[in-house]
Amino acid sequence: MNLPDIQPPQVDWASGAFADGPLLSKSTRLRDLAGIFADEPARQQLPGEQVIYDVEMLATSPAEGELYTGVTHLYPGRVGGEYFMTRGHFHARREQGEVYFGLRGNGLLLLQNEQGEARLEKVFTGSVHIIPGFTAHRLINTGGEVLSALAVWPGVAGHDYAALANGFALRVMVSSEGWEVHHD
Ligand code: PAN
Ligand code: ZN
Repeated sequence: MNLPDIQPPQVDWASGAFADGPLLSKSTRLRDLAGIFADEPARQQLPGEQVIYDVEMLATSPAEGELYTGVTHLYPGRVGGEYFMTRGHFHARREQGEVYFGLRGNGLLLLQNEQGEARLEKVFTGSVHIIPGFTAHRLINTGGEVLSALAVWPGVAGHDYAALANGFALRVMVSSEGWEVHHD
């Protein structure tokens, strides 16, 4: 008699790499991020095909009550004086929260509520981030290495990028201290 296959999906905690599929993956390139960084001319001078972040997700059910699991790999770099970051979003289903786990690298998680109040949390190996409902979120890589974070969120949450068309209330810029906050 054959033993049943009881092998679950597997992630390498050090790198955030999933062992094998089924996976969905998406690369976000500089050309996809028009208008996201403060210095748009600087963005246009960099190669549009450059990948800023990769997301890998387990191909699980999007049904009500089910959860998605994915890893974001945000590469190190700057556009003008601003660190590479994800586009950032509210969930389309605003009440749905999410948990991020820092795996490698150093960065920040920018959180902003619907009143436009923003705050930052440091992201590092072992950091745990409870993103409440009604809260937009963006990763920022302030280090010199890849910033990888595991995320778990409801399959029904969806993404609302349009609600942040005017950007977040603060930006994280390069400074002699490493980084500093600028308010638009
Ligand atoms: C993450 C993000 C991922 C990419 O999986 O979708 O980090 O960021 P953007 O979606 O803002 O481009 C998540 O928060 N899912 O809900
Ligand atoms: Zn999200």
